[in-house]
Amino acid sequence: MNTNMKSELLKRMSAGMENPVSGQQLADEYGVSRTAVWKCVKDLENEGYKIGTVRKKGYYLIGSPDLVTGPAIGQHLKTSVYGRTIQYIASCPSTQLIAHEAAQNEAADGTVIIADEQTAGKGRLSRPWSSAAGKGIWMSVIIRPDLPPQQAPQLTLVAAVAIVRAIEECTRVSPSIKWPNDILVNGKKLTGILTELQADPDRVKAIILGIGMNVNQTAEDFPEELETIATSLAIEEGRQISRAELAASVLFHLEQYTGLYVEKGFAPIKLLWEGYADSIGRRIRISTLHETYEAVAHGISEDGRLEVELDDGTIRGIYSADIHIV
Ligand code: BT5
Repeated sequence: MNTNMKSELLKRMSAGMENPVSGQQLADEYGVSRTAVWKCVKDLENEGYKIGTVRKKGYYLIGSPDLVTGPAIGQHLKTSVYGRTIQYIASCPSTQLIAHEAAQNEAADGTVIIADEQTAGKGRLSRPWSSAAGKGIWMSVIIRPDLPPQQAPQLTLVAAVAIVRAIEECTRVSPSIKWPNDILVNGKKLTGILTELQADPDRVKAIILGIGMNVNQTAEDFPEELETIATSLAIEEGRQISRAELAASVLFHLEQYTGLYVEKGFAPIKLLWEGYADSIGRRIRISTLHETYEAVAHGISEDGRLEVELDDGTIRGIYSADIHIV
């Protein structure tokens, strides 16, 4: 069944009992039979949507399950490109792997691979990413900006700003950003970003932006090792959040800020990013693969490096590391 028609049906059915959607009208608009629309309604009911009918007038939505399928997200999308193709998978090892393959097979800019559950979700340096079924947004967005590969790490910072904006739009939570790829609330990790690259020597072919957001977990839902370091929006907000609405909002802000970045460069993103950063002006411990040391975080440079001042006054720019406020 046509995903766009399903999205449109969901969107229109949200207008409530007073404004039911006419099956005939939708069938005419999409050039399909009324039976096709009816099948679409039955499909949605099988997925858990509660749909009411007003005799001779049409359908309306009574209740929605918390899904991250293409139509569920599509009904909230305000983008022009991002998320216009969504591949939903109920369960997979990692959306990153599927997205890499799709990107190699010419998937369009803005294509989204999203799973309800990941069984081998991954973070940086092959660390595991816990991705329980039905609880979070586990998605990979394929983006194809016209950039040299050295600039790709900046996309992590662009994405962080976009995600914070989306969280602010959908909840009352005020998150902060921990360089380079974490979004925190009250010092606990809410979201992680994994930026991977397919590139020629001088041009980005595709950036696979992996976004893992904890949305509806309770504290008990997290594995023991994450109990003290992870949190979810539901825990912070005290209510369940619609994953589809939030995912659509992330895609909207991602499209906006990526556009701004490609057009105007990193300067406007840097300002926004620093406004949300939790470490600026603080003393931090920096761990790279080779060494661990302390310094004071000053800000980020025009090319996305974290600038720190060592105790002897030397300024250093860091490309990649884990940091902790001390
Ligand atoms: C990240 O790595 O934070 C990047 C996470 C990216 C996940 C997305 S989900 C969609 C896409 N598909 C994938 O397979 N991955 C991407 P890093 O900074 O290395 O952080 C990993 C560390 O975060 C782990 O070692 C744990 O300590 C912690 N962690 C794991 N799962 C977590 C969760 N659900 N919430 C908070 N912290 C978690």
